[in-house]
Amino acid sequence: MNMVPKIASPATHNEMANAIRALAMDAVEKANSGHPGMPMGMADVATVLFTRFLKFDPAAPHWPDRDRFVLSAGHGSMLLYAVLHLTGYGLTIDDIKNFRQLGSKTPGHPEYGHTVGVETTTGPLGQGLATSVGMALAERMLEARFGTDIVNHHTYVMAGDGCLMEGVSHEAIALAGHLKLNKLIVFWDNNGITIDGKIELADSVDQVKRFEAAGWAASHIDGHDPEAIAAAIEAAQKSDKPVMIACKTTIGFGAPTKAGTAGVHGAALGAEELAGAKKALGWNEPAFVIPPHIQAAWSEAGRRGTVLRTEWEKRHAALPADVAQRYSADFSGAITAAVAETIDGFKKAASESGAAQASRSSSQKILDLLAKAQPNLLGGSADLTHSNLTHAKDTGSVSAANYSGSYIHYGIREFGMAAAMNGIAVHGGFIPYGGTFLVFSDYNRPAIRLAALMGIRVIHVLTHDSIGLGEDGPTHQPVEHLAALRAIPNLLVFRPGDAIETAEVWELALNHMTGPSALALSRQNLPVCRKTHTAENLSAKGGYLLRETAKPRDVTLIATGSELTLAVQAAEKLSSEGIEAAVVSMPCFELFAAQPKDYRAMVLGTAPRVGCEAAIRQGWEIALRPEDPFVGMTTFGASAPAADLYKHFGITVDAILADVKSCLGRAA
Ligand SMILES: Cc1ncc(C[n+]2csc(CCOP(=O)(O)OP(=O)(O)O)c2C)c(N)n1
Ligand SMILES: [Mg+2]
Repeated sequence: MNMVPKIASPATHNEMANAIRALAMDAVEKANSGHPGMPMGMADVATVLFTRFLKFDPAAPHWPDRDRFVLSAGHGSMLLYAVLHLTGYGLTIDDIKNFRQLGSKTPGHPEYGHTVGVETTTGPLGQGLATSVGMALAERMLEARFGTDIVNHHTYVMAGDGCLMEGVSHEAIALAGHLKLNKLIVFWDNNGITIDGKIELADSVDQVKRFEAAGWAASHIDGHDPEAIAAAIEAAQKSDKPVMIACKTTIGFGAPTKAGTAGVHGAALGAEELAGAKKALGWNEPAFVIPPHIQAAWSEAGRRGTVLRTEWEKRHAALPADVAQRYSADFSGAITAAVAETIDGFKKAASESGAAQASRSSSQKILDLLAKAQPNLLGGSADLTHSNLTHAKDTGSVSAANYSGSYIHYGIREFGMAAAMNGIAVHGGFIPYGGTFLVFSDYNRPAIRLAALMGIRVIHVLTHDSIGLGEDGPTHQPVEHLAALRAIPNLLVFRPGDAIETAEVWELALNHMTGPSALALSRQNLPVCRKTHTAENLSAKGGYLLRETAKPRDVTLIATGSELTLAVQAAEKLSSEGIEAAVVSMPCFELFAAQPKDYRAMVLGTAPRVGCEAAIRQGWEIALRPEDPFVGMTTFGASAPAADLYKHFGITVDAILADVKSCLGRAA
């Protein structure tokens, strides 16, 4: 079904490939910036793939059963832009002329959500490949749910030497091989060149053997031989394993003096070299001009998929109504009405029972319920399932033998997991969440950043969120991680203070469609601070008055997560001494920052403020003025029981009381 009818091409393969090369050279030359070498080297592979194999329809770029194409070597963006222009995605020749200019549709590296036809943002090497694993996995899982008639597509990737040298490629290919993602096909641009020069400077890995060792099928071909490329793709489509095709190419193919050298990797060719390249390629056109017969052949390639798409639409229309409805709902990303009911029910029960529990345990109970309320939730953990408490009751594990489960054992691969989650999210059909320790957000941070940049919904469950994890010690105790995550634009960092806030932040993360969320959850038990049920999601404003004062405030205590309890206890003590202390819970700085000024001013008040969080102070200017004290961490933690550590590092009710009294000029 994936074989698409060949077109009766009025242009030769070389002419079509040279159109990509010419556009890449011209655009980089005009911008005087960019990377001509990769597009020139991989133009033959791209031409064979897009004109003979790739299932796509520029008229319906979001058709869910299209093949996915990932340019993991994102610096070669002009290859993708050229193809999107030539096949009719609506990228105009003016867009190509505006390559790398402010506001253009053709930024330096491909950006998801910015340019139609770009399936994921690439540029940080290796991540495109790791993201594609999530796409290919999403395809297998959806196929298991909806059948081959509706879900049957490939994920094709172009990866360079850089992508394969990056460590994340190891995690990605191991996961793909283990899960037998046989519809994942990777073209390695085996050109032997990186920025510093020849690959021998820094690498001598046998990549074919490496992929084979990870459970892939892999082979070498001449990346400039269209028939060899076509034969390799045909074979790959029949594979029962993921496939890597090592394409021997010449970087900057056609450039008279620079081809095959690092000099053509990332700089304009210069007028003379460019003219020489066009001559060598037999391309006699001025800049940005594509001869009509070549454009016609590319346009025809762009129309090949229409038949397949309309046939798919017929099959989709013939689905039983309930299945069609489920498919659409899953792809729309919508949250079911049952989620709000579930959250409300959980909050009510938690406020009534008042039982202390770790926020990671609250999260587990919420997930057990959410798995039923929102069946396309897709969980996972990087081998910390029983610590992160991410495996929802009654959901099965995904394996190569059975893709119908809803839980992925990502292995000890935090970065690979986070990148795969991005791929699952951009593919569509699931809401991915995955767990590790907060301290290891250092390991997956690059993928969290990319999710934030792409504006996609992925949810990171980051447990063991402070020195409160205790005996594992400073290697496992996050100190600067909350601040580091809060520094990422468009990421919501949640640190709920009790079971009720944990339910609320899950609801917020699920409904946050335009960016990722990170949930920092405790290992240790937290008492319930909210004893009266409210239907309203109080965490939605990021910060709110948990404890108000009857008389004008003397002081405002502001805390997050496990330290909320300390603030409440301190306020009660102060009140017994006649000091009016309000308590603000601040589970999400970013949402609080987005509130109107008046609301923030009302919550924070004008009295002295004391902040408390078992982490560094950086970022707390959201709530504290320079003169307001902060009870938190300034060093790494230590190995000891949690209670001893809180005392040792001075994160205590007494420390808060002392700061309050010093602010108010009273004796401690
Ligand atoms: C994570 C990361 N590190 C470094 C870079 C900078 N960089 C861009 S391209 C490149 C060299 C890549 O070599 P290769 O993949 O072989 O590309 P080619 O020169 O063959 O086009 C480097 C180091 C990057 N984009 N991402
Ligand atoms: Mg290279």
